[in-house]
Amino acid sequence: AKKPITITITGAGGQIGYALLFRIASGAMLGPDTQVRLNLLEIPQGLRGAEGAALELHDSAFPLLSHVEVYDDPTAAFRGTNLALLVGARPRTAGMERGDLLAANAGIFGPQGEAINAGAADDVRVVVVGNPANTNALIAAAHAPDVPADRFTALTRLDHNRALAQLAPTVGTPVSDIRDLTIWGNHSATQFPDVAHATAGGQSVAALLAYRLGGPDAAREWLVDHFIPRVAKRGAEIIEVRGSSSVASAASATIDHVHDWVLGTSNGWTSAAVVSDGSYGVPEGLVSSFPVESVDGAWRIVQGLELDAFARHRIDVSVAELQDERDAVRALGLV
Ligand code: NAX
Repeated sequence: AKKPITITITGAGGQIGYALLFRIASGAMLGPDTQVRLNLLEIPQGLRGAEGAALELHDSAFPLLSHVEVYDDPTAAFRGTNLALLVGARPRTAGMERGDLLAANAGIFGPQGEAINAGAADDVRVVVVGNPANTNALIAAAHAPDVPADRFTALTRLDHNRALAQLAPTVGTPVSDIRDLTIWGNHSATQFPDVAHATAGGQSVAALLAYRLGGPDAAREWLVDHFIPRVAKRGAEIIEVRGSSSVASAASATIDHVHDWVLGTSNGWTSAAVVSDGSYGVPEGLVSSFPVESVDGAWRIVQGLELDAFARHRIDVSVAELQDERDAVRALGLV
């Protein structure tokens, strides 16, 4: 049998943690042949939640689950870890300025980056879910100088999945027929969901939208006035309807992200926030969402896509926001 994969989940006693743990243990993330060991990291006030989840994991008798341990010490929780799912973060509370939020999260993601640097397995891969996810990933990476930068990612797969789900009924195809959609930029309201290169059942999505909506102008109007804001503000819509932020869909997107990263993409590219190598004019070092394929266990940014003036502008706006966040954490001396 293969050696079990060790997975550290932070914020494991929280909402997303609860939705994520059981899917990991069931094999949905790494496939039906991979045993998993779960290290659940919490802060003291979240420990009972994580301990309760651990009891229920035991009670589920998952054949693939070889071990569960609960920690409140990052150094111990990340020792030997192959996969670090950084879910726990400090949420913005009333009256909190952006600088306060970034500083509070740097106090979490800095030490976690250091713990990963010190003790994680050589092949460690990191996914940041906790917001502000892109900049939290940047902070963690900055504190882990011995870990290759391409092992640090932030989750934009939920945005990608939301975009697929909005697009499918409008073009009249199942989601599984849609390929090559991209989320660019920050996991925030400035993100740019881009369908310019997308196809559905082999046909151009732009052409299908024009056909179904009554011409290219109507298609463009739908994209700009409906699709892009609906995807970008979907998180707020979920809060409005459920009275709490996305949980199961966020966990599911995390499963998809890791699954594709480890096992490879098929059916075109997907979206993930990765450390920029300067592709598409995104300044090197920023953690920005790109069209990505996973080849041999590593994300590769899809190269050579043409961007029209509209796309260029939307990407620039979101990247400017990422630069502002980086400048703010630099000014605070956090990276
Ligand atoms: P919860 O508040 O239910 O859970 C967060 C847990 O993290 C809590 O149990 C808390 O005790 C723990 N925690 C806090 N600091 C910690 C630390 N230093 N070490 C370990 N654990 C720590 O929030 P939940 O709904 O699970 O959301 C978690 C994060 O995901 C939030 O930051 C949220 O904004 C973010 N999201 C990101 C999404 C994305 O697409 N990237 C979408 C969903 C979600 O909004």
